[in-house]
Amino acid sequence: MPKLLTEAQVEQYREEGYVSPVRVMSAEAAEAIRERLEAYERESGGPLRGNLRHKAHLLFRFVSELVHQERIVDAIEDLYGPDLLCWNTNFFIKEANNPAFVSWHQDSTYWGLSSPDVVTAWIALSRSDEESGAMSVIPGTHKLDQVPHRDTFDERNLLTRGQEIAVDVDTSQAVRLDLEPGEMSLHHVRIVHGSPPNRSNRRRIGLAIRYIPTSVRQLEGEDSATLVRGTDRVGSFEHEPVPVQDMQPDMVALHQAIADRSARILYRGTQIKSYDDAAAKGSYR
Ligand SMILES: O=C(O)CCC(=O)C(=O)O
Repeated sequence: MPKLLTEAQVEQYREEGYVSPVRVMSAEAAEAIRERLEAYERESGGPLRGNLRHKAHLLFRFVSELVHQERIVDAIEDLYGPDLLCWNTNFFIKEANNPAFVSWHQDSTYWGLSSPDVVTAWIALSRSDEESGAMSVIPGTHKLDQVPHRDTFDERNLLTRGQEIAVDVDTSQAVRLDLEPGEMSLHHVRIVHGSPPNRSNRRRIGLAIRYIPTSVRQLEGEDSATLVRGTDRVGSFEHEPVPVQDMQPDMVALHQAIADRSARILYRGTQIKSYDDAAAKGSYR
């Protein structure tokens, strides 16, 4: 028996590569997390950018708590079993009336992971709908192998290299995943997905949490992850410590080293050396 998802949702993930929506907390709880993010942004002088958007579970207690949240991890266990790591977290923030977008892509393209057993829990901290640039997926495309992508480095693109899929996919089959605050969608690392700009007067804030079973390895160098459930009998990733407060100095230093190392994997073969480099080239990242 699955712990959180229904049998039908587990089947949908296997056959179509996504499940949505799944409520993981109340709208009020999501609003409280958003407030913690925005309080930090107010104190630090502006929207979270560059390095701070990635591996944010090492920096912010409220992100770390989300990554370990029982309902979220139960859903991931329903898909990939009891031994689980959080490999990454990425904030996808689209400011109100802003051209930032996400091109059609497969997540697996530059991640360097040994297996497609990788799922994203995309947590809505604000309403994500047609007007505010909700994400769409093309059901069933997770059964494709890795397909070629081209790098555009379009400064409005929120992806690391502005990569876009370089083969024809039938976007008329796309399904938009509208979410209310406190709901999440789950998508497979190979599913083709993307999202248009935010045309609304509201900020659209999503946190993408990337989970893997401990059997997955990093093929492109040293890497780290946070054990969120069970036991790691494989030990392919260094285990990350958990912050006890926001922006804890030792965690800030560790985060810098880890984010720089992970950016070197994602940007391999390009001139870009860090997430901050990439943010300097694209003012929306
Ligand atoms: O936030 C979005 O609109 C896209 C997110 C995305 O591409 C992802 O989570 O893999």
